[in-house]
Amino acid sequence: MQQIIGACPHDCPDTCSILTEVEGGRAIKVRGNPAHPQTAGVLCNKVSKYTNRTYASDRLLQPLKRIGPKGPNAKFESVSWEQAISDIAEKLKAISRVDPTHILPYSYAGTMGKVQGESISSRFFNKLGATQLERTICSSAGTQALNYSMGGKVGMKVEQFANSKLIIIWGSNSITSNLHFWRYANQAKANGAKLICIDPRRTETAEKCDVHLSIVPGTDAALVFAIIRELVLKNAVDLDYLEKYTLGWDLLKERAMQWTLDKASKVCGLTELEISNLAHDYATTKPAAIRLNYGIQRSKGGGNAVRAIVSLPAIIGAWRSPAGGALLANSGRFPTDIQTLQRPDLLTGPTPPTVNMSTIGQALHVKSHQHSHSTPHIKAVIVYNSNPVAVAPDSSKVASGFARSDLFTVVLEHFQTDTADYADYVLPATTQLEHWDIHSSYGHTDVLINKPAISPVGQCKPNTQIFRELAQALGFDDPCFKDDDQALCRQAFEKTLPRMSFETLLNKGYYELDVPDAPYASGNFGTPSKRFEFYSERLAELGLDPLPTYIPNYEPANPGAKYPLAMISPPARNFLNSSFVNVDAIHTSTSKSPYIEIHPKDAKERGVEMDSMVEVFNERGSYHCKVEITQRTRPGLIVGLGIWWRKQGLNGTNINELTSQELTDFGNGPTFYDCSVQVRLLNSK
Ligand SMILES: Nc1nc2c(c(=O)[nH]1)N[C@H]1C(S)=C(S)[C@@H](COP(=O)(O)OP(=O)(O)OC[C@H]3O[C@@H](n4cnc5c(=O)[nH]c(N)nc54)[C@H](O)[C@@H]3O)O[C@H]1N2
Ligand SMILES: Nc1nc2c(c(=O)[nH]1)N[C@H]1C(S)=C(S)[C@@H](COP(=O)(O)OP(=O)(O)OC[C@H]3O[C@@H](n4cnc5c(=O)[nH]c(N)nc54)[C@H](O)[C@@H]3O)O[C@H]1N2
Ligand code: SF4
Ligand SMILES: [Mo]
Repeated sequence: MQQIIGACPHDCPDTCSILTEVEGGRAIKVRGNPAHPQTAGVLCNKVSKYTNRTYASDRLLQPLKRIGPKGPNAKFESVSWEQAISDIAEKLKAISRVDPTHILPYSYAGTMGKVQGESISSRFFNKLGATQLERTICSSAGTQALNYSMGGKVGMKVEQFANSKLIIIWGSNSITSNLHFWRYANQAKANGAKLICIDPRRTETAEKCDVHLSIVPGTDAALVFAIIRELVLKNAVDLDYLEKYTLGWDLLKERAMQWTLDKASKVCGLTELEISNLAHDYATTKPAAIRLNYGIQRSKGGGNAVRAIVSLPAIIGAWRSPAGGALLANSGRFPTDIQTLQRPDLLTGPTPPTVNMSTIGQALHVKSHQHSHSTPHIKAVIVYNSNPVAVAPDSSKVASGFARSDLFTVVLEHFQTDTADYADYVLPATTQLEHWDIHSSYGHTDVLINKPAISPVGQCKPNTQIFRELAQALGFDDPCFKDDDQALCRQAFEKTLPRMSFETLLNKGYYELDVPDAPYASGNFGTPSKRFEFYSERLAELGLDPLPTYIPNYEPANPGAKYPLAMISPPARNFLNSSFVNVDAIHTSTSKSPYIEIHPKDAKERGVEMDSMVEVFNERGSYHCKVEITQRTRPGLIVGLGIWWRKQGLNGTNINELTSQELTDFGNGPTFYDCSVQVRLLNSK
C-alpha cells in the first residue's frame, strides 16, 4: 500500500492536508494528515468519503456532445477527445475572428488549486482576448471592506483563537463550514473562554456556544454601533491605540452615539440586555477575538457590516495581542505569483469588457444589437470549476440564458450538473486524486501540495491539459502553453517565497508561512494611511459613505408585505455548495430531499405541518420542497440549507430560483441572504 500526500481542493477555509491510501492503482481511503497541525488528522464528513465521489457511478468518464434540446432533458453521445477539441476550437476561432469578447469564461472555486483553477485557463483567455469574468460570487463585498478598513485580507492567525478568552463567532456556522477553527475555539473554551454566536439561526455552532444572539438578518452594523456606544460610555476604548493607529475615530464615535440600546434592539431583534451584556463582555474580557466569515456579507449592506465589525478590535486595541482581533480571511498573507501563473501580459489587444458572475442571469440575456463594451453579447461560455445554473442568484434567468439556442457552451466537469445539462460539449475533468496542484488557504497560513494519487479515471483530463489542447488547436504557440502541471506548481510561489523548498514541500505536504502572529499590534495596516481607517478617503472619493454605516436590506422581512418572510440559504454540513449533493454516501436520513426550515409560529399560520410539501415563492420564481418545523429559526425567517441541484428539486428548481441579482454595497457581490418570500401549503405529506 502506498500513501500519497495531497490537499483538499474545496472552497473551505480549512484547506486540509490529505493522505490517500492507494492499492494496486486504486485509491482505497483518504485520511487527514496527522502531521499537519491545522488538519490534525481529521477531515470533515464529506471529504473523508472523497473516494466515493471520485469513483461514483455517475462520474463523467468521456467527452460528450449534446444531441437534442438543452436543459434537464438533454441527451448526449460520447465523442473522442480529438473530435471534441477540434469542434470546440473551430467554433471559438469563428467567433473570435469577429470579436473575441463574445466569448466568456465562467469559473469559480470548485477547486481552489492554483493550477487547476486559474493558470493555463487564464493564459488561454488572456491570449484569446475574451471578455473577463468578475469573480464576485462569494467574497467580494468582504474583500473590499477589508481593503478599505485594513488594507488587505490579513487577520488573526487561526491557531491563536485557542488562546483567546472571549470568542465572538459572528455570522459563521463553524462546525459546518470551518470545522478546524472550531477545534481551536473548543481549546479556548476548555481554558475558560466564553463563546458567543451571533446568527439568526440557532446553528449547531450556536447551540454549543455559551450565548446565542439570534439577530435579524442584515442588521449587524446596527448592533456594532450600539456596542461602540456602550464601549464609549464604559470608558472601555483604547485611546492610545486609537490615537496612534487609526483614522476617523471621532467621526465614527459621533455616529455610534446615535445608536441607543433601545434603537438597536428594535432594528436587530435582540433585547437591550442582550446587547449590553455583549458590550460588557467585549469591554472586559481580554484577549477578545472575532471570527466572522463570508456569510455575513450576503446582503445589501454586507460590505459595511464587515467594516463595522472589524472596527471593534481597533477600538479596544484587541490587536495588541496575537489572540485578540478578528479573522475574516488570511488570503492576503500569500504572495501568489499571479503574473507568472496567469500571464496577464498575453492580453495584447484592447482591454476586454468584464461580466459580473453574480449577474450572469442578466449577462446571458444581452442581445446581439446591445453589444457594447459595458454589455457584451455573449455567444460562447466555457464553464469550469463552477455550477452557475445551480449556484448563481435568480436562477430561472440563468437557466433561460444558458438555454439560448444561439449560445455555444462547453462545461468541464466531474458530473452531469445542472449547468452541464445546457452544454454543447461536456468535457470530463480529473478530481483532486488524479492531478497535481498547489494550494494557499483563506483560513490558515500554510501552503499545501497535492500530488496525484491515482491515474485519471476513464478518459478524464486535468483542466490544465484541456486548455493546453485547446490552445494548441487555436494555434497559440507561446512556450507557456507547454508548461506541465508540476512546473505550474513550482511557478505559483517560486519567485515570491524563495525560502520555501519545493522538494521539502513535496515530502512534507505543507509549508508554514513565516508571518507575524499579531500583524497589527503596532498599526502597520495596509491602507494608504497605514492606519485602521474608520474613515476612508478612498470611499469618499467614490462618493460613498466614508464611515461604516447601517444599510437596511433590499428585502427586509415585513409581516404585512406580499412576501412577508425573510429567507437565508447558508451552507449545508454535508454539501460543499452544490458539490456532493449527488454523492449518496454522504446523505443522512434527514437530508435526502430539499427542504426548508420554518418557525412553528409561521408554520401554524399557514397550516403547515412537519414534512408538508410547500411552495416557496416570490416575484422571481417558485420552489417546491418539504418543511422542517423548528425553533432553530426566528419567527419571520425561513432557512434553506445548501445548494441542491435544480433537477433534484420537486418542481425542477432550487433555492436560487428565489434569490435576486441585486448587488452588495461594495464589490458587486450577490445578496443571497437578502431575500423575501411567501410560503404556502401544497399538500400535507
Ligand atoms: N460544509 C460546508 N462547508 C462550507 C461550505 C459549504 O457549502 N458546506 N461553503 C464554503 C464556502 S464557499 C464559504 S464562502 C464558507 C462560508 O462560511 P460561513 O460564512 O461561515 O458560512 P456558514 O457556515 O453558513 O455561516 C454563515 C452563517 O451566517 C448566518 N447568517 C446569515 N445571514 C446573517 C446575518 O445577516 N447576520 C449574521 N450575524 N449571521 C447571518 C447563517 O445563518 C449561517 O449560520 O464556507 C465554506 N465551507
Ligand atoms: N443560495 C445560495 N447560493 C449560493 C451560496 C449561498 O450561500 N446560498 N453560496 C455562494 C458561494 S459562497 C459560492 S463560493 C458559490 C459556489 O459556487 P461554485 O464555485 O459553482 O461551487 P460548487 O457548487 O461546489 O461547484 C463547483 C463545481 O466545480 C466542479 N469541480 C470541482 N473540481 C473541479 C475540477 O478540478 N475541474 C473541473 N472542471 N470541475 C471541478 C464540481 O464538480 C462542481 O460541480 O455558490 C454561491 N451560491
Ligand atoms: S472541506 Fe474543509 S474541512 Fe473538509 S476536508 Fe476539505 S478543507 Fe478539510
Ligand atoms: Mo463561498
